[in-house]
Amino acid sequence: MLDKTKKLISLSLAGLSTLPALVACDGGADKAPKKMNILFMMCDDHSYQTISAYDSTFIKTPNIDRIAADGVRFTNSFVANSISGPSRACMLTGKHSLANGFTDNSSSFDGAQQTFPKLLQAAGYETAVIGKWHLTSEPTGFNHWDILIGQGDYYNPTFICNGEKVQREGYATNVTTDLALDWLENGREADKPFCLLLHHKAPHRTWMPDTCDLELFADTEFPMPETFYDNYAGREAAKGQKMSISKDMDIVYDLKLADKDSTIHSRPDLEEWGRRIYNNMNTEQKKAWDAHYDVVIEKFKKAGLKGKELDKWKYQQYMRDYLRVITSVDRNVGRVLDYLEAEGLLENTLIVYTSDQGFYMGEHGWFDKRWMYEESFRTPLLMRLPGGVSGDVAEMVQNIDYAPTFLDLAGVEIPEDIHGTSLLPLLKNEKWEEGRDGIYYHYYEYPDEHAVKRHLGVRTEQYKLIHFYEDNVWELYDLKADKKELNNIYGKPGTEAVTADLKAKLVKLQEQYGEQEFIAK
Ligand code: SGN
Ligand code: CA
Repeated sequence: MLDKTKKLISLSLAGLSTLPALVACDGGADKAPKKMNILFMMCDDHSYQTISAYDSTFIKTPNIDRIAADGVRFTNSFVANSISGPSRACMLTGKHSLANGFTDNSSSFDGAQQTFPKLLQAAGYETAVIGKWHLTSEPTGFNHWDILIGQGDYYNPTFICNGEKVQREGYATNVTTDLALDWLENGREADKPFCLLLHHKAPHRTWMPDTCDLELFADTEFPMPETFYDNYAGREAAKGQKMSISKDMDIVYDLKLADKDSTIHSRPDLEEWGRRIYNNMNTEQKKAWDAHYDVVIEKFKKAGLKGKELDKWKYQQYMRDYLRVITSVDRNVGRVLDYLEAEGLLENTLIVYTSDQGFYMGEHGWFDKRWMYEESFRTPLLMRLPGGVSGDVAEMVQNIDYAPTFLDLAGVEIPEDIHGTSLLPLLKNEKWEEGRDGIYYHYYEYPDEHAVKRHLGVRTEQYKLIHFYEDNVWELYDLKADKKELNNIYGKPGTEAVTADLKAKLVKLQEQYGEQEFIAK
């Protein structure tokens, strides 16, 4: 789903331009920071389909695009385990899930282990994490932490600030940004380089927009993906999932039809949550909310939709709310970039924008993530390095690469046990010596909420091999011929050689990452 107007440029080709501003990392008499700062911005569940630097079908994100315009757009960026806590643990440690011990969202992160914030702190960095954390245990390796509890709430969220609970009035994305700007301005030691993890809860389910964005997209009809009515032929695992917009997305909870006279009913537990979320808002917020959704509710009641008409309505409603939430994210990214610019920090700060995984915008009929299929395996990744290049990088990179990248940038030796590889050469248009010809993936959270079976696999430039190992079911896709992954060619005549090659690659990666116990017998 890459924007067709933006041509892929491999780093080996000419065409990448260099950012003009490069401030020497060794500082000078004017007390400039000695090392490059790091601003690591991440959203939760932000699909690349809804960042206009990647795809402008649905929305324009001018501020996030500023990072891409001046920096590198990774066009083949993947996660190691497509779900929040595990993704975050992979990023902090630079290691796959089994090695870092956080395999699914019910895990608790062992904060005693090696992480990049700890190593940066030891190298003289001032470190902070603000926003979503989702690793259960208290953050370690941070001079300052101000985190949401669990998923956090969109309205008037409670944070834990360095161990103390604080409830803050307002909308999560604005509040989180305010906290980050306040730390940059007043909280940190200004003569030290900083590493700030600014991690939003948005646009996670239930996609609650800020009150000022409620009317956006109200009249827009979004094109439904071609695969919305996928029948999952040849893909047994996909038949059992519970992430269908049509069947599993709840009209009261997810789509905000909590009517005042309680005549609309949905799944009882979710309906109750839907009403509870509404009740968490203050009077002013409710007033703005009602002015929008009461009208939607009345229209819905009159329309009496069923079947495909109801599916269509759900899809539109989902997309509108999701994109409203993205609008707020983009505006807040703009606030941060403006601040950096005004403070002269754009010249000595690596800016990263990513998501904890990709997300389905109705492809295969789904919301949520978890699968090794492209929409959730991929994640957006933009990096702007002062003095680095701008343009597209097509090499396959993974979220285990962020930790070694940050360490490399800070001049810290990358520990041997880290699985990822520094992306710094790619940001500087240098040869990526370590390279990568296969990306490993392993998802563990079954049978949680959306019923996605455990699976692991390997992806190369052209192929993807997936093993749903508890049922011993394999899938193989030729990504060149079958971009939407509808045709499982595993076991088909003519695929023997490529299957053998992929299985050998998979075993090699499992050995490399200490996952021998999962090697297929
Ligand atoms: C919550 C959501 C799920 C979502 C998980 C994981 N349900 O449980 O839909 O898949 O989080 O998301 S909700 O009713 O609580 O919204 S993750 O990105 O944080 O891992
Ligand atoms: Ca997530």
